[in-house]
Amino acid sequence: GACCSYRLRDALHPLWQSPLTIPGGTRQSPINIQWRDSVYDPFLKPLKISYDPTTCLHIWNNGYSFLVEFDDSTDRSIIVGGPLENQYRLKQFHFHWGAINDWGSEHTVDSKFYPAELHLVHWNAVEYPNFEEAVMEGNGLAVIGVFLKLGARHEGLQTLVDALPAVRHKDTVIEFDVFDPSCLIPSCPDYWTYAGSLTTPPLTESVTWIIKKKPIEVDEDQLEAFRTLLFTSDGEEERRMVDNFRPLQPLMNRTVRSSFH
Ligand code: SG5
Ligand code: ZN
Repeated sequence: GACCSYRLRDALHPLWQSPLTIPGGTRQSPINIQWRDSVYDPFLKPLKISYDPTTCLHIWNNGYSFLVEFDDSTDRSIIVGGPLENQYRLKQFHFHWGAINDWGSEHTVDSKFYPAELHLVHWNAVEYPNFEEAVMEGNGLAVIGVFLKLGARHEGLQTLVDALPAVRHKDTVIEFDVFDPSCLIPSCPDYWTYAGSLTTPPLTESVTWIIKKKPIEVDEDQLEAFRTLLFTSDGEEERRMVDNFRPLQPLMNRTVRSSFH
């Protein structure tokens, strides 16, 4: 199944030379969000997103996903509100997806997988001097998660999809200097939030997760374009970049809060 092939591949993947589980970890991600067990919190504020499209820098195949990276040297692309006490700067976004449409997301809702999941990674530039230090702190990062489901072609995503052939191999980068990722975030304000971790090494327990309730729609061709990317560098035996998600982790002593009834 998906889980086993993932574990086999992890064993080979350089990002995963550290263990799959963190000994003593109590707030690991991803998790299954059990809708009925989430607790409505009337004090949760709406999340405010303010991105400057010109802070976009490039697209990079890092051998695990493709990352769209942003200039985070100023407060030009930020989020504020929601469960957050500070404003957080956008650093990068990336996706996780499956070999087929039956799985691919990292989080699940009532044990249901989506075919892909978008992560917009932000760091707390009010309290920490740089991303690397924020990664080590409990309130260092805020990641917005957006589920992708099969449906209509997504015009905003298509700009990215068109650029993917240029970063097919690991360690390739292309300039991508204007993009507003807010086009990938559903306008419905509803979200779940919980305290968790990065889902790739170093797996640090530094992330406030904000998972949007409503998915965005993408079409089959767009998901297939993700699946043409490669884990491997030019010259290596080709391995398709698919199933780049971490297995579900135990909820342990955590509550998932919702911004909606
Ligand atoms: C961290 O976590 C990693 C990303 C990784 C996400 O942001 O960054 C670092 O550890 C740098 C200090 O890795 C890189 O950017 C490669 C250098 O993103 C990926 O590997 C792409 C999947 C993972 O974030 S997540 O928890 O939202 N999935
Ligand atoms: Zn991710």
